[in-house]
Amino acid sequence: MKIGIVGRPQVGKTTVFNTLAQSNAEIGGYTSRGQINLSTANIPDERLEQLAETFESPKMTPATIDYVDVAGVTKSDVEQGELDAGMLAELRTVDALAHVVRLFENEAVPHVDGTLDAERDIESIALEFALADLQIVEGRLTRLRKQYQNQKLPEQQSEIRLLETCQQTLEKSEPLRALALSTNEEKLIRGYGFLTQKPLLLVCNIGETQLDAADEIFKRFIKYKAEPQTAVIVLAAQLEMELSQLDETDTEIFMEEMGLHESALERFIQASYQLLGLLTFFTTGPVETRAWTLPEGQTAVDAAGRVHTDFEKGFIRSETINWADLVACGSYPQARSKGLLRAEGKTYQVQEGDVLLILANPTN
Ligand SMILES: Nc1nc2c(ncn2[C@@H]2O[C@H](COP(=O)(O)OP(=O)(O)OP(=O)(O)O)[C@@H](O)[C@H]2O)c(=O)[nH]1
Ligand SMILES: [Mg+2]
Repeated sequence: MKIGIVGRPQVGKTTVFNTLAQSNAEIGGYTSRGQINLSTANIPDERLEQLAETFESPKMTPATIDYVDVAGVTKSDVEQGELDAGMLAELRTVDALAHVVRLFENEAVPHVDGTLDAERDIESIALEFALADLQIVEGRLTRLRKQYQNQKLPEQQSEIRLLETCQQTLEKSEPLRALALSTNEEKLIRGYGFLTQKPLLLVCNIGETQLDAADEIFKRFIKYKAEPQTAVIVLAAQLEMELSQLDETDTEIFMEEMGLHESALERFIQASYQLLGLLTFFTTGPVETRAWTLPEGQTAVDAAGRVHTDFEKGFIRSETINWADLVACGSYPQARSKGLLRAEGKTYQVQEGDVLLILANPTN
């Protein structure tokens, strides 16, 4: 899973990036146009640790998440109607956008527009991304119409129709997320990587003095959750970044003192999984315990394919058990004797927290 961190200048994007990716990219100075921070971070998972401990696996492999942190979208970008090409190319490949919205006050760091107005910022980014998508749509439409005049292929015609619908939506400043597309239509335009089609996580970045108001702030932004494929979280990025740089015991003490129950990292990941409809399953044994990410609704065969393409081809069945049951039993034979290990076939829909023991024919 890859997430793009976007927003206006100086709103805390790189601070959020550092918190999530446990990295040390420079903050404060304006990130220059075209500069991109990339990082892959492990997803912390208590369940993975417990499974690895139970099986005494020498190797523990967490699922990972990729983050892309780009420069802020400025007024001149908007006026020129042109976002940086490198940034756009990078953002087109992400699975979701995390839009960092500034709520913290800091006189030393003035907002580029002079005042703090989160709703204005949300709108201006939405507009900017809609314009970027519209440019692509229009360019493609011009070329396709020409081709269609010569070749008259039915698939060209259906793509033209679909792109015209996209164009009308974007011209109304609505995101492509708002379109109810069929699987086929979705496939047809997937390759463009339209920004306004990507699921959106609004990250409300509050200051350390606003922690008590976090619930209220969340309520103020809850209206955005009603929009398609949009989620909202509130976090204090700077504080969380400082916490994430402490050692584990100190972090726990501070979090307790400040009434934070879960780290920003945990909440961000949870929200992203929910937004993208993803779940985690595990494989475990004496060699390696590993966490994997899978879209909800996918089957044991799809899961087998994530682990190894040969397992997908030669899939026989999957011995399946919930991770907590397996840890409680202590071993596969115990779990089997208690009747908790189920044999599941090709059509079994993998559930959150499943441990899969995949049985497959060798394929050559
Ligand atoms: N007081 C306070 N300051 C913050 C907070 N988050 C970020 N800042 C400050 O805001 C400034 C900008 O932070 P960055 O993380 O670099 O912001 P950015 O959005 O990446 O900035 P650009 O990439 O230049 O657009 C830094 O000086 C941070 O210390 C916060 O929660 N509270
Ligand atoms: Mg930055």
